[in-house]
Amino acid sequence: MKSLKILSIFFVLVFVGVGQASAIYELLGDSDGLSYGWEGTRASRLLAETPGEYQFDYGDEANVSFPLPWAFDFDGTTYPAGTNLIVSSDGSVRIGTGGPFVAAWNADLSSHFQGGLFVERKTGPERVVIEWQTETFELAAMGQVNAFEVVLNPYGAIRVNYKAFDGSTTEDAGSGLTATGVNLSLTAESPTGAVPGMPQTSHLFLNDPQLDGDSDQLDNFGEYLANTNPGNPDTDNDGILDGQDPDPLIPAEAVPAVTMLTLICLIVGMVLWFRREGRMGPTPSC
Ligand SMILES: [Ca+2]
Ligand SMILES: [Ca+2]
Ligand SMILES: [Ca+2]
Ligand SMILES: [Ca+2]
Repeated sequence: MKSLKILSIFFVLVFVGVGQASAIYELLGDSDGLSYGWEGTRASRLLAETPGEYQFDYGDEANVSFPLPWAFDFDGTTYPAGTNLIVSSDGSVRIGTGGPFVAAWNADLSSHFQGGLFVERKTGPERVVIEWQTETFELAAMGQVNAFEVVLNPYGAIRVNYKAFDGSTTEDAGSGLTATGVNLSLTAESPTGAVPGMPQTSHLFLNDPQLDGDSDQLDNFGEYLANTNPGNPDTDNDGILDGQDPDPLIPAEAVPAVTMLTLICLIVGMVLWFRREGRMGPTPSC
């Protein structure tokens, strides 16, 4: 009996240990200071596709395989550049085979008549935008197109933006982020509720938002907002920490502007001083 009790404690400790070691992704939103934003794509069925730059599909049960342009770090696992994002017309994206799964609107959706599923790489800063313009399958051809998107950045941030839900029966079958050790529900109203309350809202899945892992005086949420690298204290490599850098993505001038002005004043002053000494010219002022 005693050995059974010890065994039980052992298993509890093991499972608690596993729990602590698991991912610490959190879901951030409006109350955390994340304001609504919309990236959008070119969203045209008429444009030529370029793999890894701009791809699309439309219809019912459509898919796009979009190669990641850069490595994507998710909770200690790196999905290398070229890993396919498997994007479904039913409102979801999976990162690599068996990787993190994000459902922005988990429903049977259709873009057969209008809209589509558009994926585009954007730069400055780097991100991949996955945009859906779609109706529910039941309301196909009713002209009630809903727009929402998932935006990934190279540092593991996964953002969901809802632009518009016009359908009257936009039920959600359970949306959110699922991965090993991660299960975060996204649907605002209930686990399987209606989504009309979601327009003009943004939601962010981020690893350990309060952590400043690279000791640059900017926590991971701050790094996300500044588009800086949470694993590099000086993203633009100009000698100024991300948390102190007024332009953390733009390297500072080799000689700061104030120093340059001081130098010019000094040179002008010396020239005029020599002139005065030699020819008693006017006294300089700077
Ligand atoms: Ca930091
Ligand atoms: Ca940093
Ligand atoms: Ca810097
Ligand atoms: Ca800078």
